[in-house]
Amino acid sequence: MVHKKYYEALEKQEQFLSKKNKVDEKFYNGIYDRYENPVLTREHIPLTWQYDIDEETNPYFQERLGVNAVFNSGAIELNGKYYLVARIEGNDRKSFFGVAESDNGVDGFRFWDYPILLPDTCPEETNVYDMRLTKHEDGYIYGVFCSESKDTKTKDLSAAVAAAGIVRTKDLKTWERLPNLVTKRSPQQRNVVLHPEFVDGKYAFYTRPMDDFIDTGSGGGVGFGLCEDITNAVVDEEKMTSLRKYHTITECKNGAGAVPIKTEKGWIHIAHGVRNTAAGLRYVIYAFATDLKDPSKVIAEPSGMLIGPRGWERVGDVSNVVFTNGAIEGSDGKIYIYYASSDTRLHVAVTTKEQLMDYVFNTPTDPLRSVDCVKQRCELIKKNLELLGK
Ligand code: M1P
Repeated sequence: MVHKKYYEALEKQEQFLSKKNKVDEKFYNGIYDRYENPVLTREHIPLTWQYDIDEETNPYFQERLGVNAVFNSGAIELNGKYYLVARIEGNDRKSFFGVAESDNGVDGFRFWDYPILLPDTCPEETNVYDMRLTKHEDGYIYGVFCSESKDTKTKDLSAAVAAAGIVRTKDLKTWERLPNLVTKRSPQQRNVVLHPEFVDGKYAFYTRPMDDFIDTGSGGGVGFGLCEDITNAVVDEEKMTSLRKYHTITECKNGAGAVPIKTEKGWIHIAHGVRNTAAGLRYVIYAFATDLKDPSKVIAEPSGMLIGPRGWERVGDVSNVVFTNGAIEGSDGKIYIYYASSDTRLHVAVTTKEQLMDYVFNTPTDPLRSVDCVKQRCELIKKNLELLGK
């Protein structure tokens, strides 16, 4: 018999899930709107994923398989609906993916009945997370994610190896697993994104060369490489696109985020940058543009961050982090940037292509030295004061 507490908990959850989301009126920057409530949290996880609802086998209605966090999500629009493939982390620390669906992209996200059970083709794989969803011109939807395995070459119990796993689907229901990406020059990979179009007739990946699981080491930034065959993806050479730079938001590391958005002036990339602080690593989101014909060539690089953690976003399992791996260019003309805060919950920032282009192509670049930053700011002030007749 179904436990009566299940119905009580379900009613509470229904009230929570049906809450409407609103633009946060306290925030303004002219670039995007923030929303008051996260779009996905651990409270969005169906009770049937966590509780044994049978009164006989679970008399205290205890949580049996708890969920700790719901965050970094791939995102896609299909047939007018908004889909997120979220990173769900169980209480056991293992992450997995679940599809959540909404009619409007800002609220009402509901998970499908089951999480995604990936084909188990990679016996050494321990953990999977951060799927980027690419609607490719070859007709498939690709999911590229981090496939993490234990590093058996060292005695360090925590040592791990990160690789880019690849799956593909047409409907987000049936997933075909392809071999992991091989990058000949880089021992580890995370934050890999598949470009939506062929480049020189080949599949193009944004990569993140790393020597180590956490530190990118000699990895200079976001890489770019081509491969002939996605069913056996091998990248021989990676060239660099957006570089890590001293005393900027990307000094420590950076990584591709959402699948690039095509505009008439170039591909817009929404990525993350990391710097070190006395309080640990700080992750922010930044944007840049690359050339339409050569998507590896950076053509615009606005200074600083696009989105940083604010207020309660600063606190969570890994505090002082915002991270994105999905954005949707909706058929309503809006751009929905899904970003997670502090590895705990998922939010949305909404803008338009025009606003994003204005930001990327008209925000000054970082002059890299304080004195030049002040000069840059004084120019802006002078122009404004003149306009104000002062
Ligand atoms: O904890 C912050 C983020 O750390 C990793 O990103 P990166 O590889 O750039 O350090 C990722 O594991 C990401 O999932 C996580 O949000």
